[in-house]
This record gives sequence, C-alpha cells and structure tokens, in this order.
Amino acid sequence: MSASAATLTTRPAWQALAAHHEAIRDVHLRELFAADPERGTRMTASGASLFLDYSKHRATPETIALLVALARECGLVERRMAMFSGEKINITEHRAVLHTALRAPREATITVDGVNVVPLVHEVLDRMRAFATAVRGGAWKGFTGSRIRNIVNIGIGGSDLGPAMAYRALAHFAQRDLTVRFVSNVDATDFAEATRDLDPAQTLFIVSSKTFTTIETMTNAAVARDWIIGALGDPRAVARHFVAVSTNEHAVREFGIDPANMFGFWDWVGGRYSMDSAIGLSTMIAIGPDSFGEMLGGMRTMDGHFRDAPLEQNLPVLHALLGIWYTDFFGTQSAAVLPYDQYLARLPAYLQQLIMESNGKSVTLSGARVRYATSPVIWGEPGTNGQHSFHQLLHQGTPLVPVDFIGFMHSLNPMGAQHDLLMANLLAQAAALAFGKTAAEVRAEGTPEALVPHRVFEGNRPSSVILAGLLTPATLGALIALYEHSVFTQGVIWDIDSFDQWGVELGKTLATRIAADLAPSADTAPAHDSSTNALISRYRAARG
Ligand code: G6Q
Repeated sequence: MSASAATLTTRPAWQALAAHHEAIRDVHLRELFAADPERGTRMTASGASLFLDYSKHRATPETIALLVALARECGLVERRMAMFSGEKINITEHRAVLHTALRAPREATITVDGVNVVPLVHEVLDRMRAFATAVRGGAWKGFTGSRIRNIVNIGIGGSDLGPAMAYRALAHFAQRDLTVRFVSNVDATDFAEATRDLDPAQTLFIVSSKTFTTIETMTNAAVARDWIIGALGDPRAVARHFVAVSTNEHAVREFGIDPANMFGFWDWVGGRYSMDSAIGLSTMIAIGPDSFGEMLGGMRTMDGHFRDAPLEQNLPVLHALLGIWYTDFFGTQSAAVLPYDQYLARLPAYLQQLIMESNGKSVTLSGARVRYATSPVIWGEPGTNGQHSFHQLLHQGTPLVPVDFIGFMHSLNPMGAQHDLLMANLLAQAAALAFGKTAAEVRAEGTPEALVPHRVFEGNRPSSVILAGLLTPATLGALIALYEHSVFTQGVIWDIDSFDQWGVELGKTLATRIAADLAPSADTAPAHDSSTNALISRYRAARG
C-alpha cells in the first residue's frame, strides 16, 4: 500500500490535521508550557544513543497522534518494510534502496534479484580494511617507494559531500600524520589549491564516482593523472597513486586503474546515501577500520530503532512528521540545522543534498502533480557563529524557520568552561526562540517606548534539540541514519520518489552543449535562447 498522491490532502488524517491546525496555530508555546508543567520532559524520545526534545514545537500530544495516524494511512509501516527488504521502491530507476544493507551484520540476509547482497558488502568492507590498514601503516608505498602521506578524494555530489563531511566530523579520530583533502569542483582552482603544497610522490588519489562518467570528476581525475605522471615521470606511477571507488569496472580499467584497486558498490546505493559504502574509503583511511566499523554500528542501531520503535517514540518518524507539520500546515519554506559543534561544520551542506535532492520533487510516484509542499530549503551553520549573523532572522524575521539544534554533553576538546558556554548558548537560543520576550518584559527593563517594538521577541518559533553524549563515529552514524530515515518517511507521506534525481539532469546536458560553444575552436553562431546566445558572444569576445 502506498499513499495515493491525488488523495493525500483528502485523507481523513490530513483533514483532521488541517482542522487541528486551525485550532492551535495561534497558540503560543508559552501557553502550551504553562498548560503542562511536564511538557519539557514528556515530549521527548530517545534511541540509538540520541535524545530528542521536541517540546518546543507548536504541537501537542494530539498533534503527534494525528501525524502518526497520517503516517499510518500513508503506509509508512509497509513502505519501511519494503525498503529494508530490498523491494525496488526507487520506481523511476527501478532500483532497490538498500543503504541499510551497507551496515547490516555479516550474518544478515538481504536479497536483491535473488542474490544475498550482505556477503558482497562485507567482501568490499574487508578489502577496504586491508587497503586502509596498508596506507595507514605505510605498507602501501608510492611509485618511488615513498610512504603515502596525502589522500585526495576526487568526486562530486554524493561522492564528495558525505566523505568530506565525515572527515571533518571525525577529525578527532583521524590519523594526524595523514592529510585528507577533497576535490569536487570542475573549477580548476579546486584541484590547484588542494594539491599546491602536496608532494606527488606521497599522494594517493581516490577517484570516487559511481558511474565513472561524471564530467567534473573525470576531468579532475585526468588532471590528477597528468600531475602524477608529470611529476614522477612514468605512466606506471598511476597504479600506485590511484584507486577507484565505482560501480563501473570497465571505465575504471579504461582510465588506467587496475580493477584490483577498485572498490565497488551497487546500483541500490544512491549517491547521497553512500558515505558508508566504499565511497567512505577516505573516511576509513583517515579514522581507521575500527572507527569506521563503529560508525556503521551507530547507523545500524538507528536502523533498528527506526524499524522497531513505536512510531510515537521513533526519532526519524517524529523528526519527519514535525517537518511535515510545518511545511504543509504552517507553510514554512526552509528549515535550519544548527550543530553546536565545530566538527559538524559540513553537516548542513551534507544534509542539503540528502534532504533537498531526495525530496525536492513535485510529482507523485504515479506522475501526478503534487498539491502540497514538499522539501523545504535546508540551511545552517555551526553555533555559536550563526548567532552573530543570521539568528537575527530566526528571532525577529518574518519567515518562520523550524530549527534543529544539535549538541553534545561532552567535548572532544575540553578546555576550561568553553563547553558549558557552548551548550548554554544552544539552550538559550532554543528558549529564546520559543518563549521570546514580551513588550511588558521589554518595558520593565526601562526601554524607551519608541524602542519597545524593536526589542520585542515574539517567540513561538519552533525547534528540536538533539543531544548525544560525545561526537564519536557511532554517534555520527546514528545522526546520519536519523536524517536518512526522516527523509524516507517524508517521501512516503508526500508520495514521491526520494531516490531519483532527474532534476539535476537538464543542466548537465545543456552544459555539454554550451561547452562546445565556448571552446576556442567554436566558430558557428550559438543556437540557444537570445540571453544565452548573447552571454556566449560576450564570453567569446572577452576571451578573444
Ligand atoms: C546523489 C546524486 C549525485 C551524484 C553525483 C556524482 O545522490 O546522484 O550527487 O552522487 O552526481 O555521481 P557519480 O558518483 O556517478 O560521479
């Protein structure tokens, strides 16, 4: 059973939510907290070592019950089972969606087209482990016999954002005598700046591309190959300085990488869901196979929680449903992710892809135009930095922006009272957003009357507080899996294919056509729209 697109907004649970929204949309969080002294402890849930406080949402237990009813009506339980069991729920690409198999225990059985994929996953993990250990320990040598000191991952989108985020997030656990960098952009500056201070003899490139045809990655990989051969003076150096992560063995071989140095994955792993596949090779080299295994363990624990916990206490489900509540009933258009941890600086960028590429869709599974809003715009920065910039809008701007605050009980770098200060700020921001400051309170501070409206904080601005003990590989894994399953849950309710990405195709095709028009050899008049033609002419003129 799946949600019927055309009928989502006519479902009884949706209708009940719409009526409920009418009733509570103007109720202030101050009133909700006053009405229930236990609210701050009651509206919480935990799982996979994460704690979620959702009490500062413009929701009551009735809201949650109605949202859960909607999830049930939309077939969440059945669709969840379909995903975990390897059904081809990515219908537009006719693919299973099995990132959960990437962290399944060795003894599990998950079949796709009659094949148990779990042994395949572990075979690759074992090879990654051996390779990572050889690089970390110095057994894997460069062409000249030098030890590898620098790892450069070349990949883009799902083959970049996950590893880049994870490397930063888990830097505390990384082997510090290895430098790990990421090159993604076709802008040559990316490669130039990433490699300018590296010794080619000590540098290993991981070319990460599911398809091994992505223009940016193949362009950068070719530049890297020239850089290595140019410096080391022998094409045979490629074998010691390049490995590949891909599903396309043929193209890997064509590039000159020995398939023995290729780490595979499968079409049932979407790019943005692949940081725990071989795409995570740079992560494993950085933090070591054991820590990588702990990250997989954290994801696995969250998978189990998502699969087994009652929907009312299920972190990804609650997270997803509250998102639906704001997007579809309050009409919010963006959501902020604010990690109060510098290690998570790239988490918002990673989640932008995970969430917006998955659920930025406007047709249902059956191809009908949706009649409701789907994914919000996701954005964010680590706290406390954002407090000195865009938090102004969060507190006093016209849009309503639900926030995810993410914090940790302990710091990986304890120094004096800094962690207390960091967490005090997180808690203060969540409270200030929720409860604000009334005109009476502002006046009582002796504020001149003309300034009172400027200093009022209306409050009633919702947030989740997600807490964990310490940012370990396992915690990061659990956090990522929480968001993955939240995205899935929302996609089920919106009745969209969260696992395709046709929306990024058109630009790629056009870029290839326009690139031909920009080439120095181009001598025919461009044949696009008048704006593009004029811009091409201007570019050509400027380039002589
Ligand atoms: C992710 C998207 C996209 C993809 C990149 C890189 O879900 O499909 O971001 O990861 O376009 O693709 P390749 O790995 O094939 O180079």
